[in-house]
Amino acid sequence: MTQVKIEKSILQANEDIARELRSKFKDENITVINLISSPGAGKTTILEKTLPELSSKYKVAVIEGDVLTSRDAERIAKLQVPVVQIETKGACHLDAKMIKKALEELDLEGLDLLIIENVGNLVCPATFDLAEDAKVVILSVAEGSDKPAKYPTIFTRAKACLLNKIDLLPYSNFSLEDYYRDVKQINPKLQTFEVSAFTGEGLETFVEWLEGLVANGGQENRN
Ligand SMILES: Nc1nc2c(ncn2[C@@H]2O[C@H](COP(=O)(O)OP(=O)(O)OP(=O)(O)O)[C@@H](O)[C@H]2O)c(=O)[nH]1
Ligand SMILES: [Mg+2]
Repeated sequence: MTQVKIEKSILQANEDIARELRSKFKDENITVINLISSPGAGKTTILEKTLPELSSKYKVAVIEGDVLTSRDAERIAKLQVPVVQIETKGACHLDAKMIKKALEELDLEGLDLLIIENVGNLVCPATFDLAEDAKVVILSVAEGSDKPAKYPTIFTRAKACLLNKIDLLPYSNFSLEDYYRDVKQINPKLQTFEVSAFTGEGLETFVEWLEGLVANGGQENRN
């Protein structure tokens, strides 16, 4: 009983800060996406492959979330993109308070797109609102096609889902049929993309979707 109350108050406190941030992002016309996946599904590699094009069109900044180290932020900084690393020191997800603090280190003036890479975890990040316009879930072929059915919350709440590492399809037993059956059942509106950050395949289509989101002030273009 007590545990439920604590969880509720943590989530309520998070909602309050997220509401404040959402209003700030709206006022400043900043589109925000929250990348969520298991550890190693390819979040940072996808950013490394797409940021050169995105930053040629928009003013972009990145917030990196990891339990320890600033290795991902160092990878992004090499691309000359403004980046802030949050080290959660054990927490398995980012929360709105951490984002609020990280924003103090970023120049928001004229910013078009803020990309948040969450801590590698398919469960907890799904529950914490970071004032994003879209949660984007990334699943990689090596994890298996049963993951949407086993971890449905993030697939329900995401607007887009990238199936990454499709270059590994010939070497795995990943079933595209099972995967699409499950994700479409869990969330019929989910925008799905097959990509390989390794070869670059499919990333152009994802970038186009992202451009539509920025152009529509964070709303999806469903024409
Ligand atoms: N074969 C293949 N490997 C990939 C692909 N994308 C990423 N990788 C590799 O997968 C490993 C993990 O990639 P990261 O981009 O660091 O994954 P991440 O999701 O950012 O990991 P965390 O931040 O630790 O959760 C690296 O060795 C990448 O080179 C891909 O499309 N195909
Ligand atoms: Mg990463």
